[in-house]
Amino acid sequence: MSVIKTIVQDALSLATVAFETFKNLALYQQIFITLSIPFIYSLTWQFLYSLRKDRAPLVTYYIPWVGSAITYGMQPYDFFEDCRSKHGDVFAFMLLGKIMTVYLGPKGHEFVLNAKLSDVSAEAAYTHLTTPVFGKGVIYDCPNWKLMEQKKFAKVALTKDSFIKYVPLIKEEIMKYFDMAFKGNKGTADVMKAQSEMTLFTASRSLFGDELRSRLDESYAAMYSDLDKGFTPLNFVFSNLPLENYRKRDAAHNQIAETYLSLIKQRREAGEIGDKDLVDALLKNSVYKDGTRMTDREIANLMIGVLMGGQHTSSATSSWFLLHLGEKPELQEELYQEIKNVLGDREDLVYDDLQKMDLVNATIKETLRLHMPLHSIFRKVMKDLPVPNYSYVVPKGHYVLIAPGYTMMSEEYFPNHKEYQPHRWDDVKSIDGGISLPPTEASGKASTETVDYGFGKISKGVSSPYLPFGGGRHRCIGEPFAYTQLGTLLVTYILNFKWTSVCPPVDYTSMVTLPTQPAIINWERREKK
Ligand code: X2N
Repeated sequence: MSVIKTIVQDALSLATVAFETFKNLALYQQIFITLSIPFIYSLTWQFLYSLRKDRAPLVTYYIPWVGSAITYGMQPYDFFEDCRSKHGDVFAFMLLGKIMTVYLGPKGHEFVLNAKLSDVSAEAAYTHLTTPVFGKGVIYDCPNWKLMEQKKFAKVALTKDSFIKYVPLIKEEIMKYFDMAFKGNKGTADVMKAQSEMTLFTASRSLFGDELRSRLDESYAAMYSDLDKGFTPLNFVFSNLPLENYRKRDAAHNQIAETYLSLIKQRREAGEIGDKDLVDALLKNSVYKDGTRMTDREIANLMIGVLMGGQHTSSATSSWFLLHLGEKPELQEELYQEIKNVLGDREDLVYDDLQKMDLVNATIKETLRLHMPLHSIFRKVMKDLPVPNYSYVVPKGHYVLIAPGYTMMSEEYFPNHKEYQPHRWDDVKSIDGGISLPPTEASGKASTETVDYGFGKISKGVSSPYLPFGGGRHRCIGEPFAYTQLGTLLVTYILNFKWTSVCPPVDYTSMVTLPTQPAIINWERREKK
């Protein structure tokens, strides 16, 4: 007992001496010491960490807590390339207080996307980002089995029968937009503005019906914009602050959810529940396997989540194909010929036509190869997790990160990887309602094996280098909708315009990988032959 007492007394007197010494220093010396303590602590910690053989090599950083955020945040793929040349496919880095273990390449895809449910969690990684925007009880604000069921409920509105109905609606929205925003015979267009608006109009018209689409022309557009501004990577760090934009986000969320709720009530009271869209699908079929039912508010929140997800990813993708095609007039002509060959003299466009347009689909596919919307996919590690093929263990509380977009831009798997070449996909057919089989995967026998996590069969293997829609239990269910929406958009653009542009560099700091502003196309109307 007295030994402890002596130690405590010694420590106290030592601290007193240190404090007195510190007080007598000049101010600049005091400031310097105060700033160096976390710095020295961090470097010491990094040194001790580097001695552990059971940890992935940690990228050295100099700003405590911030870590490699700036180099990673500005140019993630260059950062990964640089780390890979020093450490190999597996390394760790500090990102704003979180330790992220990266596993690059197809083996990494398998490691993270097919990890056991009890080992890693997507909801723990994403809930700060998504829940303030989508609302409670859905997507990443519920146990994983509920998400699997929500995907099953939503998928009812993402089948061939639905798309047959959506294509004419999507086309009509696009034509209305062209009449409104592309006046005259030639002009310039702000690609991101045009594609954000067209994506919102086409998705809400097809998935939510005429009632909600018509409201977008009124004051509701401003609400969507407020909510949209709240869907930002900043949420990973601060998901709630007493600031104006956060208040606007929350107000917009509530108003939009109320709007969806009133539509739900209206349809139910009028007994108008058919099978025309996502709202109908969710009203008819949203009882969980344990017998509980999604509340109307949860249905409204799921609608917000689905729309938000599709909005950012699809508008970025169509912006990118417009910008790339603007640099390749000959490709626009080839697309025009393909479309004319399929349509003949017909003016209309139907779902089956899109399935016959190989180059249109290959153009979308190639756009996603060079511009995977999510440059990083995270999971939070819930149990100490050994890294296959390595002696490392990722401890509970750290994160794992993969970047299929990095692999999709590697020379190893995609010769001339920098070139935008839709024709590289010529001998691959890939639109099959959710199981997208790239050449490398399609040629291996693993591709035929499927697994069902509760929302339909998907490819079991996820070690393909081409995974723009992810894989495993969190695999995107929006792929066939995206191809339908983007295909209709591309066909309608090609039939009406010719355009030129200069493809801008990528902005990696937003929710999705976007063209740096300003991104414009110079368009002229195509003469009808
Ligand atoms: C501070 C540079 O800027 O120094 F939406 F129903 C709906 C989305 C996952 C985004 C990851 C990191 C950016 C660091 C910037 C639905 C359709 C979904 C799927 C550092 C100094 C949501 C992470 C964004 C890294 C960029 C999560 C999406 N299909 N949508 N420093 O998605 O699916 C949904 C699902 C993610 C990210 C980043 C920095 C279902 C800086 C400067 C600053 N990213 N990001 N979805 N960074 N700096 C979604 C998955 C789910």
